[in-house]
Amino acid sequence: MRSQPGLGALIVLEGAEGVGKTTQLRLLADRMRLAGIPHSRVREPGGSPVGDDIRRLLLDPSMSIVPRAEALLFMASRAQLVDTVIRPAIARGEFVLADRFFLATYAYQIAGRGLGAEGVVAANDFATGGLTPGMTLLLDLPDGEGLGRIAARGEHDRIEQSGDAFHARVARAYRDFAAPAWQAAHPECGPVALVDARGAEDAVADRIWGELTLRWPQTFRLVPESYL
Ligand code: T5A
Repeated sequence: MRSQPGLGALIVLEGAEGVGKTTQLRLLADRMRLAGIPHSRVREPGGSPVGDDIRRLLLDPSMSIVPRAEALLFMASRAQLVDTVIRPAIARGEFVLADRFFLATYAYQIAGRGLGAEGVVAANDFATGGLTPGMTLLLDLPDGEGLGRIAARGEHDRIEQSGDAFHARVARAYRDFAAPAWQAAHPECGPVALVDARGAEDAVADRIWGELTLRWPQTFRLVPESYL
């Protein structure tokens, strides 16, 4: 798997709670390894030693965090991840696969918590230094299905415990992001493709690969069935 400077880009998997991002990131990384496409994986919040400590704070159900402090903690984790992990990997020619990026801030902190968009968007820009994803794959399930999938885990983190109305606002916001008009108004988010996350894991993985083939036809060629 040889890196080629100039080839790399940031690919983000997004969606509401439990839609299957982590599962699909693993399957996508497996397919890219078989196809010989250089890549690395990160998650938000976290992905760096500083970010992992911030993640523990953000998800700890015993912490009471006001919405602006919550937003800024996500930004701090993101700034560290962008500078120490994502930009260097892209410069080496890798595709960086991210489990969430700033679309999550738009969904959870602006739509979910009700923070003003202008300040959050400016803070995001400050945190990322203007880095734009090459593509965001937005996994979509009917309302409540994702939360149903993670219900069996038992313990819920601080954000999962934010209530049904909060999660409904988040899910609605994610659907808005798929609209061409929303994307035209938010060029900092890069292209967003809505992916139907219903059905078997491999069927969803095929849909994701299909979107990547449309975006980067030279790189994401068809992987022979025998490899899967
Ligand atoms: N957040 C994050 C913000 O508020 N603002 C921000 O800016 C950012 C970056 C992160 C939290 O932080 C918030 C969002 C989150 O609340 P997290 O633990 O990383 O916390 O949470 P999530 O990203 O939501 O991850 P989850 O693990 O909860 O959900 P996933 O990754 O979408 O789902 P996954 O793959 O773990 O799958 C969930 C379950 O479904 C099954 C899996 O086996 C698993 O049991 N599953 C399927 N079942 C049936 N069919 C399929 N096709 C399936 N695919 C997976």
